Amino acid sequence: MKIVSFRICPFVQRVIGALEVKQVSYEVEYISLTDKPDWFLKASPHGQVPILIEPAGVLFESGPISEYVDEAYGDFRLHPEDPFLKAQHRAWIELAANNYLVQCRTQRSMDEKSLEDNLAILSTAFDKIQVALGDGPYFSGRELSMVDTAWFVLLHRAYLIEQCTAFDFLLKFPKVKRWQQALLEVEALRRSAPQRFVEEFANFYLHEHTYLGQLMRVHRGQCGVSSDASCDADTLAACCR
Ligand SMILES: N[C@@H](CCC(=O)N[C@@H](CS)C(=O)NCC(=O)O)C(=O)O
Repeated sequence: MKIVSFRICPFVQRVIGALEVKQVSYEVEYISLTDKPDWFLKASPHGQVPILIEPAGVLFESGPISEYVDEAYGDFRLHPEDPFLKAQHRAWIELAANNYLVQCRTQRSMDEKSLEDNLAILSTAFDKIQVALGDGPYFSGRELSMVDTAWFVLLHRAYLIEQCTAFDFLLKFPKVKRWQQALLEVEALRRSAPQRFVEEFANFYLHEHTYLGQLMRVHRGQCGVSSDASCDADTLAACCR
């Protein structure tokens, strides 16, 4: 099985998270979204990543791809068997996926006002899921589900922002914060982000023109890391933890 990917795409990350948790082996091919290859344009109906390529053909849309991975592979299911519970899980998953681009916009905000406006929209999702969270550690208790793999994308990126800038999207959501911490402990979920993800993420969202990029520079000044140091794993360990 092959996933066609763009390195910092949240929709790809949700699919890779499901593959990793299910311990399915897969290949990844990265493409440029500004110069899409012809074979990709033929294969992907919307011209978007992710697509999944199997001998049987091509699947598109990260939601159906994740469900296929869950049903077709592995000896356990991320989705509950019970139809009512499964429908509930799908609804919470949709809330996460509907907010991936909201979070991207929040992270790319150019000034404090637009950060606050975008974060207010994103926060309504955190507010809703917080009410649905039980005693944890994961969404439905001790077993990971697809709600966890879908929400991990938002929570992992909020974690990176907090580490780099000291700005916490989850400040007002203590239960979501606990869930974030529990999911960050799951190695399979951490593998949903490719190598050098932090640097690429920071280059895109924390450059000098974004408000969060400016916060990162202030934060680094406070902890003695040069403002042009790259936001890599070592810098995070030295500065931001
Ligand atoms: N609804 C799609 C959204 C996928 C999506 O927006 N992918 C972005 C990258 S994160 C993309 O391929 N953008 C290129 C384009 O739209 O031309 C899914 O869930 O898979």
